[in-house]
Amino acid sequence: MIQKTIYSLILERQKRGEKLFSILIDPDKFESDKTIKLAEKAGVDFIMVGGSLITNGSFEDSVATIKKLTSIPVIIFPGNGMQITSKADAILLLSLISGRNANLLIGDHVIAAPHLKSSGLEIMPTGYMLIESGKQTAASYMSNTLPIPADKSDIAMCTAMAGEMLGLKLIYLDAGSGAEKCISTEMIKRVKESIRIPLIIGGGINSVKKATDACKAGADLIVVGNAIEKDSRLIKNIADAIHNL
Ligand code: 1GP
Repeated sequence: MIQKTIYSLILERQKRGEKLFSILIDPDKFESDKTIKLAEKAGVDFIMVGGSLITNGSFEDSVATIKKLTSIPVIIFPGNGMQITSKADAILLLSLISGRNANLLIGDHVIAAPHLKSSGLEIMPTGYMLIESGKQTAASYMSNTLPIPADKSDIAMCTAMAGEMLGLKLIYLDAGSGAEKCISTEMIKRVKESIRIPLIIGGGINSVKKATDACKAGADLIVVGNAIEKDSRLIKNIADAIHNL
């Protein structure tokens, strides 16, 4: 039997108007298997793993541990080119199209390409867009780029359109980890109307309402990290809410 790719699953769900939920595990903070067990029980669709910085432990070991605990697909959401391991199922190959840092648009990809090719990972080319969210985020600081202003939906819309025209397969609007304000529903709507490829929304989603609002505005997949570290009950609550929209 031919195994379906993760990307084709995302497309199928998008076609059916079903919403997807991914938790994000920061390998630096990953301590117990409790989160993974809760995710499995709640029917979480994906587990993303990544972080702007890894200060303790090994990225590869964290991914291997998570893979042993669950059959939920594990997708690398890399904070930098060092976060690549064949132990995961897929990787968001991020091009930071909201910024003008050449290394994050194409340079780091050139360096990582041979390693990615031999990794066997499913590669999902992703137009990654940082959106301003009240205070400077780790992603904006580490990438040395300016996020798109929160009230400039036109810029976000045109950037996403250009990303799709360049052949990227996903667009990810990110307010940044632990953002004070998540992406506005107005910006999500405008971007959604202008592209056909699936739209990922993340950053600062810390309630069922914020998750469902993002989905109703047009998100196909939402990503939640910080909030589930603080309150693990949100895993089930958000999963139930968005899967029943
Ligand atoms: C960050 O979009 C992700 O890159 C998730 O953000 O940790 O704020 O949920 P949170």
